[in-house]
Amino acid sequence: MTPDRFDRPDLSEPLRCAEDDDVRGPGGDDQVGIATKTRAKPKKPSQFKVLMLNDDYTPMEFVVMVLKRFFHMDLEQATRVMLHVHQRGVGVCGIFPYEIAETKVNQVMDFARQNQHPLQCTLEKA
Ligand code: TYC
Repeated sequence: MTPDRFDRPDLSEPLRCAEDDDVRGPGGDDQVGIATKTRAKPKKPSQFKVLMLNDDYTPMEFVVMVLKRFFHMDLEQATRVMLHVHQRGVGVCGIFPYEIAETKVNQVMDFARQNQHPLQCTLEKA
């Protein structure tokens, strides 16, 4: 996954704001408390868990294949997560910004449907 450009504020130049220089009166008297920052602080996007749900029909091998293909897990990780879901009913496949989480859910659901398995995947705010 490429690092998300919204994750960190740009620290390459100082954040200028009203107190710096642009609202001083002619006599040089500082005017404080005016909200005129030139660059808004970027907000971190909220994160979403992608959850896999257990069912009685989807083959274990298929779930492992899904976890490898869409969540880039190796065989050992994928097997561990699949068995967790099988035993506990639900498990986390990964945590992503909303649009990526939604894309993963759609990819898993489409792939399961194409292969006629009832596998269900959903997302939840982290
Ligand atoms: N419970 C399924 C079986 O016994 C395996 C399974 C695991 C299905 C995880 C879905 O998300 C799942 N074949």
